[in-house]
Parts: sequence; C-alpha cells; structure tokens
Amino acid sequence: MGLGYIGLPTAAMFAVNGIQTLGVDVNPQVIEILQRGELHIQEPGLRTAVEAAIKSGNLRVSSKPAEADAFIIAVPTPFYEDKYGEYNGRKYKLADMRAVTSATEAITPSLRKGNLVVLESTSPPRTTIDIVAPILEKSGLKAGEDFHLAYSPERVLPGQILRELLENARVIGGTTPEGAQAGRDLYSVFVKGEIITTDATTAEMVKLMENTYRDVNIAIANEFSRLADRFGVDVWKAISIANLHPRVKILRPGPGVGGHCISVDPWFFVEAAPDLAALIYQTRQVNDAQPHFALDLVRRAAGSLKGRKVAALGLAFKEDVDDLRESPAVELAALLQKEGALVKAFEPHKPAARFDGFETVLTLEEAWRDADVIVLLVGHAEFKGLEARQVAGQTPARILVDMRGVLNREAWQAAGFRVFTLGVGSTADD
Ligand code: SAJ
Repeated sequence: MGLGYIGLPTAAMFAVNGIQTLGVDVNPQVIEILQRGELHIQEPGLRTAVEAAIKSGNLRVSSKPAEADAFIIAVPTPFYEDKYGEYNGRKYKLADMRAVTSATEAITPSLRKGNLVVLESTSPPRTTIDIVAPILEKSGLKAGEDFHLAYSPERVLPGQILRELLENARVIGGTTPEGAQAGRDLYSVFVKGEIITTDATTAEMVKLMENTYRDVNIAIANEFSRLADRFGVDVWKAISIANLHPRVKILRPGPGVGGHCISVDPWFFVEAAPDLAALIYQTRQVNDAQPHFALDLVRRAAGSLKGRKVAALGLAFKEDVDDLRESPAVELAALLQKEGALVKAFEPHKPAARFDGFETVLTLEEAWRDADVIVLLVGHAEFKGLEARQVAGQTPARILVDMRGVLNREAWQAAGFRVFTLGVGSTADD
C-alpha cells in the first residue's frame, strides 16, 4: 500500500525475489505512469529495479488492494498545515495519520485468517496498537490471534535506498512474538542485513529515536556555527578537531534541516508527550531558525539585500538528491527574494522546477551571468568541483557565500572573491 520512495522499491525487491507483488496506490496518475513503464520518482537504481520486477512478471500495480498473504503499509505521514497543538506556550505540529487509516481501512475487507499486516510508515508511538489494530479488527478477526500485526520502519537514506533496503539492519516489532517472527520470515526474502525482532511500540520508538538523535546532533552543530561566527572561529575546523576525540561525532552545520524525516519525526514525540519532550522541541526551534541565520549571513556578506542579484546554487533538501520538498535551500531562496534580493536559483537535479517566491533557471551560467552574489545552498558534487577561476570568468559577482563549508576558501579568494562561509567568524584566519 503506497508506491512512493519506500513502497515502490520495496515492492520491486519482493518481486525480483520471486514474490508475487501487487503495488497499490490511491493516486491514479502514479498507477498510470507505472503502467506505461515509467517512474514518477527519481532514485538511483530504481528504474533498473522496477524494470526487472515488471519483467519478472511478479510485480503488478493497481489502485485497489486484493487478497494477499501479507500487506505492507508504506504511505506518508505528513503534518497538518493548519492545525497545531499547544503545551505551555510551545506550539507543536500534529501528525496527519489519514493516509495510514485509509490504507488500513482499504485492506480490512481483504484480510483473512493467518495474514500478516506490517506498518512501515513513520508514526507516533503506539500507532500500531492504538490505531491500526482496531481498524483491522473491524473485519471480525483479532490481531495477534487471527492475523499477525507488526511495525517495521524503513530506515533507508534517500539517494541510496536500493542498497540500504537490502543491507541495513531491519527492526521488526510485532504486537506478539509470532507477529514479529512472521515479519522476519517475510523480509528475509531480500534483507541481507541483520533482522532484529522486538515489540511494535519499541520498533516505532526506535525509528523516531534515530532521526531525533540526528536532529539534535545537527542542532548542536548549527548552534556551534552561530557561536563560532560570534567568536571569530572557523566552526568546520573546530568540529573536525573535536571529532578526533574517539567519543565525539558532531555532524555538519548548514542552512537548515529538511527532508521528510529528520525535520519531521521529532515532532511525533513532541505531539505524543509535549510535557516530556522539551529538548526535542528546542532542537526543532534551533534547526527551523537556521535559514534565518543563513539569511543574515548573506545580508552581512552583500551589505544589503535590496536589489542585489543573487545566484542560488542548489535547491534540494540535501546534496546529490533531486528531492526539493521540505528543503531549507528553497526556504532560504524565498527568504532572500522576500527581503528584496533578486534570486536566480539553479538546481542541477531538477532544473525545470518552478517556485512562487523566486526565479529558477536552467543552467549555472544563467544563474550567475549577471549576479552580484553567489550563494551555495546545497553541497552537490557538481558544485564541489567548481573551478573558482573559471567561475570568475563567467560572472561579475565577487562575493561568495558558502552555506555548506564545501568550497575551498583560498582558491576562491585567489580568484578574486570575498568568501563568507557559514560558521566562520570574520576574524577566523583566512
Ligand atoms: N544535514 C545537515 N548536517 C548534517 C547532516 C544532514 O545539515 O551533518 C541536513 C541535510 O542537509 C538535510 C537534513 O539534514 O536537510 C536531513 O538529511 P539526512 O541525510 O540527515 O537525512 P534524510 O532525511 O535524508 O534521511 C534520514 C536517515 N536517518 C538517519 O540517518 C538517522 C535515513 O536513514 C532514514 O531512513 C530517513 O531519515 C527516514 O526516512 O526516516
């Protein structure tokens, strides 16, 4: 159920490993595109995997589920745009679980004795027990007695989904030990990594803990970038030295935290226990405010933003992916434009993408042809390899702002640029 970034590769993996698989999606366009032999999402290796799955004869797609031995629910769990909870003056987001409930409702009529149902969607703790089980039990069958029920989160990294689906350790939490075992039997068809079985609520919490831990770690890196800026220190150097300590591994600062996981999952904890999750709430505040810190850096670099022409390099939520959703780069480009700059943004992985708040262009050259300032927003491989001297010959801009700490300061300075790097205080050595 759900043929997105997780459901589609998962369905393809089962199919190429000999399991008859029906991929179901409520979006008729998705079904139509897949039936045409095309893909509606980009992910390295996915085309080959889906083609092999279809060729094997084991993968079919449909807008409706059918009877099966096992059902996997891999639908999105976004937030409501217009509803918030509040605790002690802290406003928090509320998870929109409607896709999970409707996918669960859709399979209930097909549910038979002995079936296995697995929820993969990232969800607040206790969703499997408190939300999914009661819906399925409307069939008259009892979870843990008549059918198996488990939670098994995907933990793959966008850009490396195919490899990580196979290789990563996989946690499977059953509402009963038998449910977890049934899940292990199913996923061991293609999972090469270790499979750990536990209970459903532990598995739900594990998933949220992993991404929350990462969010907290990036928040401290982002806060360090602000401190380093104030104290005239180069945060990148300081972090790399601190990370020589055998028990320290600080992540990288940047213009913010985006994507569909790290900036989202911590809210599930806040929503489920707002009275307890104070650090997690604060972490979200720090990371959500980071685009504003980045905006201020461009303002300082450019003197003022009014009427300044800005070439924005990269819009994806992180390096080397084409995903522009929940992207701090998009947010920053829009903020720059709103503050009076004239932005031309170029995203090499999706050059034709369009946004309301600012202009996008089809090539790097177009972005910087008449720019005053170049701002690197995403550390894509194609930007890391830019030759400062060559760029200097193609643009009148002589101010470079590097939000990811990936460009060589000396080389760009030697090519005539004034270089501003996020987290590098102005008195840090050049
Ligand atoms: N980021 C930084 N600094 C860093 C690392 C990341 O600013 O040092 C930013 C990125 O630019 C991006 C955001 O954080 O905007 C998230 O990127 P990410 O690479 O940390 O994570 P995702 O969202 O691509 O994938 C994460 C992964 N979780 C962990 O590594 C614990 C992945 O394994 C999960 O499957 C995925 O979330 C998910 O679906 O939950």
